[in-house]
Amino acid sequence: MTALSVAPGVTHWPGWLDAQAQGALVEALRAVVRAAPFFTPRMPRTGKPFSVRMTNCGALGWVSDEAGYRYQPTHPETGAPWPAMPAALLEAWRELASHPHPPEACLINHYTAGARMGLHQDRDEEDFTAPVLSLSLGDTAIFRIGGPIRGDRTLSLKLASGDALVFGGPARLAHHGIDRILAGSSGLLAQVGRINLTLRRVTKPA
Ligand code: MD3
Ligand code: FE
Repeated sequence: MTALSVAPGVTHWPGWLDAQAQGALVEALRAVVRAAPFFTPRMPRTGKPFSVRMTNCGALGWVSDEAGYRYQPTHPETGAPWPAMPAALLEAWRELASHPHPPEACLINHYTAGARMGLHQDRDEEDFTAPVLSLSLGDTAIFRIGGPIRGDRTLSLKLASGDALVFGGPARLAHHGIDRILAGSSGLLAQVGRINLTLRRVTKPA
């Protein structure tokens, strides 16, 4: 498997999951989504809905509404604890994150045609020493990554089904976003769309 060094702290593993592993992971995620249905996050203050739907698995999940961005142990609509992370995700973290502590949160983003995610930083976590691991499933996304300052130059990368991307060290606070998805570029999911999984540490280990 070839690792591509995209920028300092950013490693891209094209096709890290083969077709069989992608299919198995989609099946495991169906069970997760039955227990924790996708919800539509809303912007802090304004309540404007995101175009991306989300859910989570693991001990903590990322949510956003009028009250702000945060991690919490329960689903914002059902109140149930998040389902456990599928073993394949813990395994991916062990193999790719080079970090001594297991992931606490897996955010599951669902993009349909027209969904996007504006340029932002991930800074709702207490521990920036751990990397973030992203796994892509389904339609290819046009991903954009810049630097720690909003106006930094950005570069664009296609993320295809099965790709893994690791952000650590100097890239942990880089701005990034999804410009669009290429609807119909993958046949993995029954419908047009893309699922992105981000595995993270949230708390500082004791
Ligand atoms: C770079 N998700 O959920 S994953 C997010 O494809 C998010 O759904 C995008 O950005 C998606 O916050 C991009 C790639 C990613 C994730 C975390 C990062 C890139 C990152 C953290 C720091 C720098
Ligand atoms: Fe992000």
